[in-house]
Amino acid sequence: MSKSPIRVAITGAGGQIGYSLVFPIASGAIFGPDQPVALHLLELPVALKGLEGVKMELLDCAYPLLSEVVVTDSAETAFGDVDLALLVGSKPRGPGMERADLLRDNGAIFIGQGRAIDAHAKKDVKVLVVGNPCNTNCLIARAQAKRTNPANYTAMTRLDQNRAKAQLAEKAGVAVGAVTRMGIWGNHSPTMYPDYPNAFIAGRPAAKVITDQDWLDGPFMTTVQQRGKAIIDARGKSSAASAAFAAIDHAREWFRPTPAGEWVSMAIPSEGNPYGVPGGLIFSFPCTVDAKGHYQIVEGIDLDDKARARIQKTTQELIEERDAVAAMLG
Ligand code: NAX
Repeated sequence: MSKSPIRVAITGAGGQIGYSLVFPIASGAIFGPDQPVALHLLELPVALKGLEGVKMELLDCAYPLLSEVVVTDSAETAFGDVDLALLVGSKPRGPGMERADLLRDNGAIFIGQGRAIDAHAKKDVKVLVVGNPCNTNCLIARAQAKRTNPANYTAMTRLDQNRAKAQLAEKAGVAVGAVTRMGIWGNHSPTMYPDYPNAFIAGRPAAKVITDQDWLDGPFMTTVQQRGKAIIDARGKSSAASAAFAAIDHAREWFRPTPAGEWVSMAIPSEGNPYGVPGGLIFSFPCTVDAKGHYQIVEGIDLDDKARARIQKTTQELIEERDAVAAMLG
């Protein structure tokens, strides 16, 4: 094989999202059928034995594109020379744990991993934080970026976009591919704003196709905002495969141009955005990606008072999260 591999680090690779993530990536789901990949899998020492088992399975799949699998508990090794870092591992919220404790405990992880990325990854590494609270964990990792590009630190709201598209498609009785421009604004949390007024179904505004306004403002919004909890209630475990495929969607579509007329939701640094969201947050906006793999926020999106109030609410939550970890932002 002549091309050199693209190196992808995955943290928490021994967890349930990790298990759904590594196999499609090894088979070419992000970089296509001609591009070799090397996987750098990071876990806590306690989970390394299980991760060695995942490595055995990866090898047993005999993927032609998989050039190397590194299994390690060293962040320095895991992030060494990587082009893409998927930060999935984080500390889950335990019983009786306050949100502020969760933010602080995870902050310590993301300071360490942010430093290791900045010291050891490729200079133009692209970073996607999946581990929750993902927007603020990303903010903390990005605060360590001195050598790497701070614009390349992003968090995942793609699962929310995918969930919103699926709900609209089901209600309209169309294939999910007919739903476009489904932007998510703000935090990956129940305060997010799924921007249905600007979405299209089969080329027409969603609200002209789905005329049940009460459903759009009620069950649609709450289903998308609280889907994670509904899946835990049904499955007894949090979403894993859908989260892994959303991470793949986010990464794949960050390396190639967005098709005309489509948007991708990405939580990105808020500096200089045209919508009045304060800087210094990792905030989800509708974006497009150009041929060089750079994202831009979509400009000129029409937001009425109701939309602005919703965006204000999720902004406020992100400001509070940021304030809770201010000491970790350097
Ligand atoms: P699991 O608990 O199955 O796996 C997490 C793995 O991370 C574990 O194997 C653990 O050993 C490892 N880990 C913990 N700290 C680590 C560290 N410092 N370095 C390396 N590895 C570490 O959780 P899973 O279901 O895979 O979920 C992972 C994260 O994704 C959670 O924070 C979860 O809340 C978050 N999610 C984010 C979503 C999003 O849309 N942004 C949706 C899905 C998911 O809820």
